[in-house]
Amino acid sequence: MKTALITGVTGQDGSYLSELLLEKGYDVHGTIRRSSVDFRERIAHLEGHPNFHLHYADMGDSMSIMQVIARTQPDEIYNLAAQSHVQVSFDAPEYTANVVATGVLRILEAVRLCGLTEKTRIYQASTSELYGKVEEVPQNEKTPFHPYSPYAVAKLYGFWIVKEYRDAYGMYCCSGILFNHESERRGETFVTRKITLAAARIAQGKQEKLYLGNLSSLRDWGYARDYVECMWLILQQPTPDDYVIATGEQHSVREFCQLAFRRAGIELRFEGEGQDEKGIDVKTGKVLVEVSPDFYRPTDVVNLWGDPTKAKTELGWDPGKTSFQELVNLMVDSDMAKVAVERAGDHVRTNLAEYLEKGIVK
Ligand code: NAP
Ligand code: G4F
Repeated sequence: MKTALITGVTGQDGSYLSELLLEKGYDVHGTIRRSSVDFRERIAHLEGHPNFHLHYADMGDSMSIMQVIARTQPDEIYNLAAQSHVQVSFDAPEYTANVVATGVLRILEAVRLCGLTEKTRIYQASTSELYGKVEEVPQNEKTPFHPYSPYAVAKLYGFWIVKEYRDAYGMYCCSGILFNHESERRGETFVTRKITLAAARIAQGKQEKLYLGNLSSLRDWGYARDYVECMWLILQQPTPDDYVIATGEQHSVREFCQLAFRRAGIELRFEGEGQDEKGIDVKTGKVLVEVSPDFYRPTDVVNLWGDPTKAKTELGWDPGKTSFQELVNLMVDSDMAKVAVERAGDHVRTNLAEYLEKGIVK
C-alpha cells in the first residue's frame, strides 16, 4: 500500500484528491491547521475511513512540517496548502509569501533532512497565474512567466525552488501548472462560486443583486475532480517534469454569469460598459448584476488560456472530460439544492452571502 501526504487536505482540491487516492488503495494522510472551530465540511465524509488520517501542520511552521513528514514517511507528497486567493494576496502579501513561497521550501528541506530524497515524490500545486500579464496566447510549458500579483510572485518562487531541488539533489519533484478549476466545493469568494451561489439565491428570492468586478476577464475553467487525476498522473511518470493542465477553452466572467443565471431560470441581458455595465433580467427588467470597483484588483490577470497538449500526449489525460456547460450546470444545480434548504440565520453561508452582496467580503 502506498502512502500519500496531502497538505491543504481541507481545500477544494485536497478533498477530491483524497477521494481519488483512497479509491486507488492509498493510505492517505492530510494536514489540517489548528483552529478554534472544528469545521471541515469538504472532508467530513472521509473522516472515519480506516485509511484516512489527519495531522496538524502549518505551512508557516517548519517543525510541524518536519514532524508530519518524519512520522508518515510518504511515498508521495501533494503540496496543495496555500493562501490561494489572488485578491487576498494584495491585502496580506507577507503572509502569502511565507505560506505560498517559503512553505514549498519547508517541504523540500524536510524531505531532504528526513533522508527521504530517494523515496518521496513531490507534487507542487503551481498555477497559470505565473503567466500573469500574458506574453502569448494560449500558454504552454514554454511560455515566459510574468507574475502579476503577490500570490503569483510567491508561486513563482515555489516553481523555481522545485526545479532547483530536482537539479541540485536529483529529487523527484514536479509542478503542475494548473489553470482555474472549479466545482461544487469551490470557495465562495472565487468568482465562479460567487456567481452560482448568487444565481441560486436570486432565483429563490433570497438575494437582491450580485456585485462583481471585471466582467471581461477571460479564464480557462475546468472541473477540479478531473484535475486532481492529473496531479496523480504527474507523479507516476518515469522522470519528473512540469505540465500545463487546462481545458484549451476560454470564457469570460460575463459568459459564466449568463450561463449560470440561465441554468437557475433567469435570462440575463448585459448593457453598458465598464463600471456602468449591468446584467438585466430580460423578463422583469430588474437589474440583478452590477459592477463594483471594490472587486477590481490593483493588477488583474485578464487573458488566461492554456494549451494542454503535453498533458494530453504524455500523461494520456483528457482535457475535455467535463465541458464548460456541464461545469456551470453542476455548480448551479448544487447551489440551487443547498440554497433551497438554507434557512434565515443558518450558519456561515447565509452571513457570507450577505457580506458578498454588500461587498464587505471580496
Ligand atoms: P483552497 O480551497 O483555498 O485550499 C487551500 C488549502 O490550504 C486549505 O486546506 C487551507 O486550509 C490550506 N492552508 C491555507 N493556509 C495554510 C497554512 N498556513 N498552513 C497549512 N494549510 C494552509 O485551494 P484549492 O483551490 O484547493 O487549490 C489547491 C492548491 O492549488 C493551492 O495551492 C492553490 O494555490 C493551487 N491552485 C489552485 C487553482 C484553482 O483554480 N483551484 C489553480 C492553480 C493552482 P483551511 O481549510 O484551514 O483554510
Ligand atoms: O475566481 P478568481 O478569484 O480566480 P483567480 O484570480 O483566477 O485565481 C484562482 O485561479 C488561479 C489559477 O489561475 C489559482 F492559482 C488561484 O489560487 C485561484 O484559485 O478570479 C477570476 C477572475 C479575475 O480576473 C477577477 O478579477 O474573475 C475576476 N472577477 C470579477 N469579479 C472576480 C470578481 N473575482 C472575484 N474573486 N470576485 C469578483 O467579484
